Amino acid sequence: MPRGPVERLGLDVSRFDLVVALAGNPNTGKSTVFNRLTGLRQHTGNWPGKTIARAEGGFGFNQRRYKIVDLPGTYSLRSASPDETVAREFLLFGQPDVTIIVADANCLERNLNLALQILQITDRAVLCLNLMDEARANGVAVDARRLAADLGIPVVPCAARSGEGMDRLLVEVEAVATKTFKPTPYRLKLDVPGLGQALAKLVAMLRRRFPDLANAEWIALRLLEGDRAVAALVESGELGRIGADHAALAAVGAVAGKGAA
Ligand SMILES: Nc1nc2c(ncn2[C@@H]2O[C@H](COP(=O)(O)OP(=O)(O)OP(=O)(O)O)[C@@H](O)[C@H]2O)c(=O)[nH]1
Ligand SMILES: [Mg+2]
Repeated sequence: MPRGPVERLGLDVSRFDLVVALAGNPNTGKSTVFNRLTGLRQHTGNWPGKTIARAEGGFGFNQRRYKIVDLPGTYSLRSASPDETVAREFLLFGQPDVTIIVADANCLERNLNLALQILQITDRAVLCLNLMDEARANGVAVDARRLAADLGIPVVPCAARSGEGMDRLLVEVEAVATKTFKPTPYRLKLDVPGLGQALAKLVAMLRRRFPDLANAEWIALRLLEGDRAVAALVESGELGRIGADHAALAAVGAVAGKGAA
């Protein structure tokens, strides 16, 4: 199997059909969801080249094998810290088949900030609206159906500690990962005069230099923001290598994804 971004990030996907990422703010129950889904079949280690702990594991559902990766808890994907860098690189270049966004139903507003950032990078996500037991005890009611319609992705109320909602979460994860259901996520509209043209120009330049790049719009936006980590990837040409690796992997069916989108 060719080496590619997924392996680059230290993940062996050869024995699995689909890759699931678990993302969310710190302390929202990501590891609890992870443990519920994987039981004891898990492996812990570090992200390659980093001292950030990583847990990955597997589970089976309806005859498919899923690899699940617990990403570091972060409030944003701005690459301000090593944790944020690891999370966003995995979402960008690992291109998981589905990302479970774990959110705390008790402080939804703060949690939705990260959720919207994730939905700028990927279409394939499911929101696990966790800690519903505490929300109920606190008198917090969340209209999950309305939230799903507004976000454009499935929303599953859960209480991972007791296992509530895990069955439905798996059904939605399967639907999105296998593309049976194609979410149309809400995208923030950037209403800044001239931005559209600047973006289009940058995207065209990026595509000329890196023909295999997925997420060119996202990269262009980060460049306009002055994101130094992304600028360094562009300047060094590393971005092209990552994009090309991914296209090669997608071509042999080693990873599902947008490939040379
Ligand atoms: N009441 C309640 N507690 C929960 C639920 N899910 C997780 N917890 C608790 O919340 C705490 C944090 O859970 P973790 O699974 O460690 O959260 P995490 O998102 O992995 O945290 P970080 O990895 O530090 O970002 C633990 O004490 C869990 O037992 C839930 O649905 N209900
Ligand atoms: Mg955790």
